[in-house]
Amino acid sequence: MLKLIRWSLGRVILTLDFLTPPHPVKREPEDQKKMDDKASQLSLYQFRACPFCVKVRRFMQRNALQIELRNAKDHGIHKDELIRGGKRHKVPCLRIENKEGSDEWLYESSAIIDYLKREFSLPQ
Ligand SMILES: N[C@@H](CCC(=O)N[C@@H](CS)C(=O)NCC(=O)O)C(=O)O
Repeated sequence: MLKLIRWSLGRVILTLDFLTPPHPVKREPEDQKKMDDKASQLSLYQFRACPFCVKVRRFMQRNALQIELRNAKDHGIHKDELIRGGKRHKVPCLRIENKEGSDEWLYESSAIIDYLKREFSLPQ
């Protein structure tokens, strides 16, 4: 029963998200390219119908941040990566690949959005 309620809520969230897509900011191509290069170090582990993940995805869409989405629910490999790297099967989680090869795993939707605002100099 709880599963059914959760599933139904998920559908409602996905429908609302689909019906009200955020308008992405427009940048000069070279500015967008710089953002894309920086964003290539990041990936978002998420579930499609998780409201906290929708919140982060909509923030990314509004700010035209091209961050790879990794479904940590259905695809075993991404779920395993998240549990191994982040130590918890909780989403959303932003994986930050540092140049030296070490990774940081950032949980909590608000903390992820704050990090993206800081890193990409986006309006607070
Ligand atoms: N406060 C967290 C809530 C995240 C959350 O509850 N995510 C759920 C999916 S919607 C989850 O991963 N649950 C699994 C768990 O907590 O182990 C945030 O804002 O990111």
